[in-house]
Amino acid sequence: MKSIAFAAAAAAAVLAAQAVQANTVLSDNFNSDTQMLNWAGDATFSSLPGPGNQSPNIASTDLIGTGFYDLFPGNGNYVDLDGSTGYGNMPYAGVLQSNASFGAGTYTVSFDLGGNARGAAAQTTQVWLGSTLVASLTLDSSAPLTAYSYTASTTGGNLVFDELGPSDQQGNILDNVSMTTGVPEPAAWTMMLLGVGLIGGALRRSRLDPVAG
Ligand SMILES: [Ca+2]
Ligand SMILES: [Ca+2]
Repeated sequence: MKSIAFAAAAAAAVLAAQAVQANTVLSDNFNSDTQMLNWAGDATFSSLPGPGNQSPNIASTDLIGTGFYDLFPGNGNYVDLDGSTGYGNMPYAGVLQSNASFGAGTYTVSFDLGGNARGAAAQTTQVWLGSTLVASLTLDSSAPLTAYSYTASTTGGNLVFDELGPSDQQGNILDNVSMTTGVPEPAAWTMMLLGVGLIGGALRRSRLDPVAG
């Protein structure tokens, strides 16, 4: 009897633990990409011309980093969200869009964002997941590269980083983007704690009952 109760409690705990596991659906640190101005993107992201860009074929972000405009040394490559098109495109100076479109659901979006680091005015980056505005961050030039993380629900769509214009060819700096599903939810945590409690109860009963087992 004891072993059955223990197995059931253990199974409940395992199921609850699986419920809180996050699945990574997007990850990019840009370190294996080729640095260039007007960078077109990689397997994960595309750097799009901003709406109103007078030259629609020119990508709107730069890929910089070690040895090439290394504004935040030690981070390999990263993205300058307002690239070198120089066309003053509006309303966005830069658009970095995931190649994948994600289904409806709740996701956690994490990334590092720093200021332009070259003395330009504060720049604003909007983060969108489909039609959901996940975050809008306005950073001073001297803002350090900082980790941000947001949980948001969407009806589905692409992950997009929009740098507000007009373009001055200096944007916030983006690195280490990742996105996960399976956000830890209070109900899941409650289930896991319940599972742990059942195991504890089973162990206590087994100690109190000298004939058990
Ligand atoms: Ca990097
Ligand atoms: Ca800018």
